[in-house]
Amino acid sequence: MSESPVKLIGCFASPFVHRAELALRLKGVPYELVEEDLSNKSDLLLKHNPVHQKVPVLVHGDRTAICESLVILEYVDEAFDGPPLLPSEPLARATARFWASFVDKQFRESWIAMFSADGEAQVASAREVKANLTLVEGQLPEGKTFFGGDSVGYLDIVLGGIAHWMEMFEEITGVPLLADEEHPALRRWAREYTADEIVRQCLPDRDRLLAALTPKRDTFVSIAKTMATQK
Ligand SMILES: N[C@@H](CCC(=O)N[C@@H](CS)C(=O)NCC(=O)O)C(=O)O
Repeated sequence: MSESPVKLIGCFASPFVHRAELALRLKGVPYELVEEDLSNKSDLLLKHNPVHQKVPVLVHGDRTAICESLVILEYVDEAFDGPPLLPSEPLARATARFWASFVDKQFRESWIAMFSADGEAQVASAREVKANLTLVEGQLPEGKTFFGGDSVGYLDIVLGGIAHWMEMFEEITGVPLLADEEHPALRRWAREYTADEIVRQCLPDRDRLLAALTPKRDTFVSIAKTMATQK
């Protein structure tokens, strides 16, 4: 079954799609990237992800599609040979999953709040983002380059948005978040991550990414409002 063709429904500029692509590349799995226009969602996307209608979606052979980037990471890790992404030891696996959930909930919420706010509210949420970065930084194993140890692993992939995307948000808002003085280890990690040969193969071009994210402030304001009503 792992020989069956792999299709990844994705789009440019998405840190979630980056996760799925990188997992496939680290495992050495050939895949076809099907670019989705999120302003005019295809029947393919709606058929395979009717619940959330979001990318990434992984279609492996004629099986039911897999949605949600964290679920895709686990599936790719289990379904294909190649270097393991999650740690093998149960406690380390559970800890990695805990931090992945932290990143997608608490961290993401503070990041979106920062990008959606102005003035005092923005200063307050930037403070929260930095506090969350400090918590994440504390998970870097002593003396290791990556969260996964000596090579890029599950948590590194999950944090890819911090390594490459965060800089764009700093540039758009003019609010510095990840600085050498405050988070030297995390900055070092971000540099190593974005310099990694396989990671670089699926990082969106910086200028194109900046151009794509700059007009997205309104979208973020509406995501922040939805999140606030869900609390
Ligand atoms: N929790 C999802 C988030 C995916 C997500 O938000 N994807 C965005 C692109 S970055 C999307 O498809 N948005 C379309 C929409 O919201 O309608 C995951 O981890 O895969």
